[in-house]
Amino acid sequence: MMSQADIAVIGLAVMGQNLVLNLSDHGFRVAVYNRTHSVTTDFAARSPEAKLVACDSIAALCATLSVPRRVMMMVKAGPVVDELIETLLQHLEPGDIIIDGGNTLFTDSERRMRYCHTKGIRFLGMGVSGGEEGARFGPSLMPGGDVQAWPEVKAMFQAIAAKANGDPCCQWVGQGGAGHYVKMIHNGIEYGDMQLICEAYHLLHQAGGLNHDALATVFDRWNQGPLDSYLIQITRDIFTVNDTDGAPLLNKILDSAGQKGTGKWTGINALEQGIPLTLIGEAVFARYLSALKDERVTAATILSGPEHPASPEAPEALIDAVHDALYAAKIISYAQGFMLMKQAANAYNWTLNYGDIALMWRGGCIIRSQFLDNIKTAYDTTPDLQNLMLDTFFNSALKACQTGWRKAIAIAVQHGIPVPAMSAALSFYDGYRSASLPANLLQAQRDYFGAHTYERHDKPRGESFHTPWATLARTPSRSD
Ligand code: NBP
Repeated sequence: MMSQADIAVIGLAVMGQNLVLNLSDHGFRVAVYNRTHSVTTDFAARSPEAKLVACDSIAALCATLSVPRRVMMMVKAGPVVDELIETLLQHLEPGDIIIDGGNTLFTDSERRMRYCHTKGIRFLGMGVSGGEEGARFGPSLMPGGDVQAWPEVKAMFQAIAAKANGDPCCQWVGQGGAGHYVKMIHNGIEYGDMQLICEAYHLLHQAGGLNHDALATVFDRWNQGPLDSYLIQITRDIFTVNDTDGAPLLNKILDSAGQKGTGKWTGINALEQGIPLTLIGEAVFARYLSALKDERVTAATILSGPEHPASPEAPEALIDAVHDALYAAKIISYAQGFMLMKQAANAYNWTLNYGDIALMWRGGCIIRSQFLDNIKTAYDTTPDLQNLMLDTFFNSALKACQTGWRKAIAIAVQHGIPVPAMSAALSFYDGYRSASLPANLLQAQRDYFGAHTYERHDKPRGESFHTPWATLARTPSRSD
């Protein structure tokens, strides 16, 4: 008789299949099931070396597992996950574990964990990042949910996860939906990083006149320094790919961006939590603006740009300025992302370890970068760091980049090139470092039209004042 399986995977599309092969490589026997059974049999036939148990029903899948049963779902997020949980509950016993590795909204994982708990089942919501290759050779895994389940799966998931300096990019995140929450922030940051790189490309191409070969060289150089990351590396590669006619393939791709919604979730959560997540917000909006392709094509013939076109920039100076703008804005994006996680930890009663989160993103996932080592060091050194920007390393980096950052944005403005994420980052930085902002006027306006009251500098916080503004207002003197 075949020995029992260590874990089951339901859903054998690209992610499920690659995770199964990764588990098998690490010595785990995996029971597999897919809604369309031919996918299961084809996969088993194509993977004769793998330690698989191909099952044609969920009942058979559960029957083949060692106890406590560990069942991982790698299916589309949404109602299908609830349906699968209902089916699984018919075949599992108290103490068994269900893991959702899909891109699930964290509130759904919260709800499912509570529901499974009422049935005696331990539920984990685990963010998985790294796409097909990550799943196959080492993903970033962000597990959260029922903490009682963690010791039962820890060794297995840490074995298959990516490693950063020898440490697994898989650490316990927190109760309930914390794992999927951190995955959501990861995806939001991914939106921000990608948008910043697109803005750098736009500036260098349009204002500096760099062609694709020159861009590839610049990105290759940037990948040797503090911007060293997977996204810079793949962007460098993209610049080198030509179409069959020898022209850069990139120029033939329609400039209308798609999205699956996780960046939007991050933005919505930031609005709900009252955190100024401006860069990721702009990155999501930039995708929406790009998708208005037909409207933009029409507007391009009607709306004017700068009256006197700026002369081309000296490439080397521009390259340095854009590098600094990209690096500084990236720091702001991560600072904002960690601000949101800190607020969420308070709101949802999680104890998040920010150094561990940086470690989980250090390898295996799309935002992996050398820079995350510096974030890990910052939070390991000062776990209650108020803001990443206040860490000595990042404060110095922002100081060093500031001149180039402002210059790059000024050049963009002069050339009429949109840089929503880079400029939102700079405005946020200037706002955050301002002891005074014009919100005094805003409070006066609110009090004027809505009697919303205001506080005063010269009185204790919490004391409210109201002024009959219309009664006291004087007619301004006119010079003419
Ligand atoms: P998909 O998101 O395309 O999901 C398709 C899989 O779900 C197929 O195996 C399908 O079976 C199965 N499925 C469906 Br749909 N309904 C089912 C049901 N009622 N019962 C059993 N199986 C069902 O697959 P994926 O791209 O591998 O992604 C899996 C999860 O991982 C998703 O939540 C995704 O968002 C997440 N994720 C994806 C990536 C990535 O790079 N693709 C990265 C990180 C996370 P079928 O063969 O019968 O249609």
